Amino acid sequence: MGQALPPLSRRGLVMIVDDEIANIEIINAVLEDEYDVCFALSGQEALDLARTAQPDLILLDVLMPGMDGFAVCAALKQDATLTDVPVIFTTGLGDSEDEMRGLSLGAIDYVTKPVQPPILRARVANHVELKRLRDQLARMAVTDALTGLSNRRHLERTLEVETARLARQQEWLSVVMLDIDFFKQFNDAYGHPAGDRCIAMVAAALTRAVRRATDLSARYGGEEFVCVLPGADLATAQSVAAEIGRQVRQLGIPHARSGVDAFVTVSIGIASARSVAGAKPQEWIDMADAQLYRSKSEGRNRITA
Ligand code: GH3
Ligand code: MG
Ligand code: MG
Ligand code: MG
Repeated sequence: MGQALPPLSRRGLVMIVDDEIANIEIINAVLEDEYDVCFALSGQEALDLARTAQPDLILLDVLMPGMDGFAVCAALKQDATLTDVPVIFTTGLGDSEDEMRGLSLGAIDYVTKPVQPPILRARVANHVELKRLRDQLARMAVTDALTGLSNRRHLERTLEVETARLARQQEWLSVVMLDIDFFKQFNDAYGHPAGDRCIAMVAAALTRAVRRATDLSARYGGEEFVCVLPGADLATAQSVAAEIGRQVRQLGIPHARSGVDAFVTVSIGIASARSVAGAKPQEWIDMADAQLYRSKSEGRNRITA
């Protein structure tokens, strides 16, 4: 859930917005060796393209027929998916009042035409790098470092969004909670680093089992995980949980002292309901945890709903 962030490895994508093709060609020639470049010839086109292309930086002309650059910048800053994209005005308007206006609208920089290629290249490089670091921080803020799953804070935010949605519309929501069986004994037998590797492998198995784009898998605590399945009824959640159990057993991680199985297993609890208006995120976790507790007390390596 939440905003998808672009992968780190690709070249930065710069969008050039100018009503004159000649200007776009000049700027494109300055940047094309280092960046992927896309362009728009009007303000409205710029907004539409920015929403689909999600550029890392926008170079924005001011004087354009129809929607001018200032209006485009204001609209970008009001769009939650675009507000973090840095905007550099590139314009023939050189007086300080225009520059003030551009910066006060949230642009990160203001460059006058004709552009000086090395200076423009340097400014773009600085801002694209800052954007990359910001994206990386944003990604880290929602990610568990050991497993790459969502972290607990992101899980709780997602559950808030999903429970608020339930209060508005008749929808199913399922929350699946799982915990590795006899994990203390696993650490004792194989060591803490092997325990960490086991947690990461179980997380990978979880990712293989929980597949819908709107599903979220999170590491809730040490060896406990929670999956949020929006729109999933109980039967769907049951089959996802069964697949989780299957994927984990398929890892075949030896656990001689498990007392249940020769391999690492998980116990699973499911909370599933339709439009429980007013149920708080923590209540959903508690409901799933109560079922997980039953799975534990009834012998582990099983699913309870
Ligand atoms: P049960 O089947 O009832 O779940 O038994 P358990 O031993 O798995 O349960 P318990 O909650 O008592 O123990 C969990 C253990 O997980 C305790 C702790 O040492 C270990 N653990 C928690 N976080 C981590 C971690 O990040 N890495 C490793 N290696 N171990 C962890
Ligand atoms: Mg123009
Ligand atoms: Mg536990
Ligand atoms: Mg455990």
